[in-house]
Amino acid sequence: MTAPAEEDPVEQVRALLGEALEVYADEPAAASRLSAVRQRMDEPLRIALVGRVKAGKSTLLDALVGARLAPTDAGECTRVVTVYRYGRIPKVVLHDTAGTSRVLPARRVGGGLRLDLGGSAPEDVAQVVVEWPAPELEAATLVDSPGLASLSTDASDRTTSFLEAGDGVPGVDAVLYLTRHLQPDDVAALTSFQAAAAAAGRHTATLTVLSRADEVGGARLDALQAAAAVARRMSADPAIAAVTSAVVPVAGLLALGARTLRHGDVVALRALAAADRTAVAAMLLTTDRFLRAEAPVEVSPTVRAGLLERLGLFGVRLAVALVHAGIGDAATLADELLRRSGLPELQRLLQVHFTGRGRQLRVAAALQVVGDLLRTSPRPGTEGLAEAVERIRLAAVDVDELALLARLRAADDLLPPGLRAEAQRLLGAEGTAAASRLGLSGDGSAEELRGAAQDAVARWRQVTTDPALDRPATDAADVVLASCEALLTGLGRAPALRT
Ligand SMILES: Nc1nc2c(ncn2[C@@H]2O[C@H](COP(=O)(O)OP(=O)(O)O)[C@@H](O)[C@H]2O)c(=O)[nH]1
Ligand SMILES: [Mg+2]
Repeated sequence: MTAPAEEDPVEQVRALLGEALEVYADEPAAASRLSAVRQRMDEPLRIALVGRVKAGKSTLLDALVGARLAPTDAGECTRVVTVYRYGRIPKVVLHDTAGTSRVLPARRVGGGLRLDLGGSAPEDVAQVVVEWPAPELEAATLVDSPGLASLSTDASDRTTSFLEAGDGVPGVDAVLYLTRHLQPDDVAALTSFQAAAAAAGRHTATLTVLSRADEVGGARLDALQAAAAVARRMSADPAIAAVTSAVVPVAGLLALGARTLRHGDVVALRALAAADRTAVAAMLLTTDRFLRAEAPVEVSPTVRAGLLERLGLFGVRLAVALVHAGIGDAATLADELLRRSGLPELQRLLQVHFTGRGRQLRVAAALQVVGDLLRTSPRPGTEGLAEAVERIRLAAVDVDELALLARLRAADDLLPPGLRAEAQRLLGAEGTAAASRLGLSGDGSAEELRGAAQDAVARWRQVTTDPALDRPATDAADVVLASCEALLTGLGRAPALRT
């Protein structure tokens, strides 16, 4: 269902921003903020990858894009903020801290990019912007960040600068926080992200990735199950649930290797699987053994080194085990490695929490910026603008949904335990499609969906007037009820209700 143009909040916000730009045309800082927000209305969401040095950020970014673009490990490039966005033709632009920019050569190597700073010192670089023709980047622009050296002091500064539009450069809408083991200072960093976002008036969502998941539990073949169990335990911890939408384990290197698996890799893996099993198992115990020149296999040390670099020791072990189990053809092997890496689940969550809410996040951010300006820099004759902000906010139910979802995460006593999970689901925490909100499988009939939506409206109408609940709880219930009603309207009235 698409609303007619005059009711579409995105169109209304565009018109609002146009008017605000006229009013604040003589105030450069305000005008540049407004035009940055207006530009963002037409751009994909921006998701930043944040975490310690070597948490696996650049590798995961490459896995998400499906190409080796971000430089990994040491090197000057890993010390600058790099923005990867969609462009039909590869292009690299370096913006320096003095405010000038220059185009750098986009050197392609093996389907990827070799990035260097073209002689600039990392400390003089504000950011590098890479355009690349990967369809994945059409849904979201990805921002690779240097590692946080000190989580406690760096995190809030960095995030504030990420979240805020500085120099007309837009900030980010969402944070993907990577960590290998969640420690107390990670929780502190996540808390400071949340505080920075709240201070900027944003509902910036954070997903936590338990990265390099294959290394959990000593890289045994069941490492990923072990990592999944750890992630489940973390997600269930209220202190962690309060600061992040979900915790998901991902083996980024494995995902990248699977997405870029070459014919040569498959040939080498089959040769390893065909050799003496005990001998190969012994080789696969450590990287040193695997790379030794003398080995009882028909795979040269150079080819083995390539496999190790592209899949990691765990990936090679897993792939050989899969070939033993009968998965020999390249496409099936790549699919199975990818599935086990955890990347598809992360992509699903990104869709549910971020990209599927792109419109909502943009409208909320724009209303916030205009509302802030009207408050901090009031002008005569802006009553109309203030009214428009309120009108759009009221009509765009989903803006309140985001705010309430954030509050429900932060305070586990806002609604009674029996209502909380359903409220979150109805607000779209598991996906904004009608079936996901109503907790029905995707193949429910229109009739079933309508029935379930009607039940939800009736149930939540009762909650809003429940005398046993306090004011914050009934306010929250109002928002849930509005979502249920919007849902029902979207599904069309049931025939029985038509007069
Ligand atoms: N075993 C394993 N190693 C990984 C994984 N992801 C990254 N690495 C390695 O960890 C090192 C640091 O990765 P990088 O992506 O540069 O981390 P960043 O500093 O956070 O950007 C590199 O040597 C990667 O190959 C993973 O999922 N599993
Ligand atoms: Mg990096």
